[in-house]
Amino acid sequence: MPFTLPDLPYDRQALAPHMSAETLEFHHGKHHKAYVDKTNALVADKGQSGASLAEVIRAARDGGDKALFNNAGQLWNHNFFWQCLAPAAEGRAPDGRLARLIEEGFGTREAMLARLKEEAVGHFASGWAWLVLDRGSLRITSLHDGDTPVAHEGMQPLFTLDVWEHAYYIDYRNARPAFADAVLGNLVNWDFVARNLDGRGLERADEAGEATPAEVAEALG
Ligand code: MN3
Repeated sequence: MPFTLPDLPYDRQALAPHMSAETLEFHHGKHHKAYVDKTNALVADKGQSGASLAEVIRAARDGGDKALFNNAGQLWNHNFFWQCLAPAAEGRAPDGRLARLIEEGFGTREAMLARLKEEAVGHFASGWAWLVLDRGSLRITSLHDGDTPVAHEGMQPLFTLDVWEHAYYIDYRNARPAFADAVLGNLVNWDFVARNLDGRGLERADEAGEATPAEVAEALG
């Protein structure tokens, strides 16, 4: 199969108590895994083996293939999301260029996180809150369902928060604000956010579509 479920960059227990091992077992092990499996099945159906994940997403967008767009977009979004988090003990404050951009855009880190929480909590139904780099400045926005920065030209992702109910229901039931507070206050991987200022965030969650010889032969008929 062309796409695989990336391992979490930490143990399942590592984000507790803000995000439990049970949440990671379901969110990564079941939900994220299901997006991998569905994307692979749809890609195989369409003979697209060999295309990268980003290429699959853009082709699905251009072709109006909603099922493939949503599943492949969710696969990419989750690949990115897990890298945005880090165990609380490893959490560091932003510094350098990131700290300067936060100051220019929002005044303080707390003000930026409050704005990100507002976007996350205010987003209607399923989707993702995003911190992006937009023409040299930080900007906060959100995207619906499986929509993804990969599908928006020039959108450079720095950080995301998953606000689908499956992200918080085990630990916080329906309390999305409490989930946002816990993650934004304790689990932000500032090193990863800062690294994405190089404009290569999209690549960090992409996957090569490595087709097997049998799949290539099948695609070529
Ligand atoms: Mn999710």
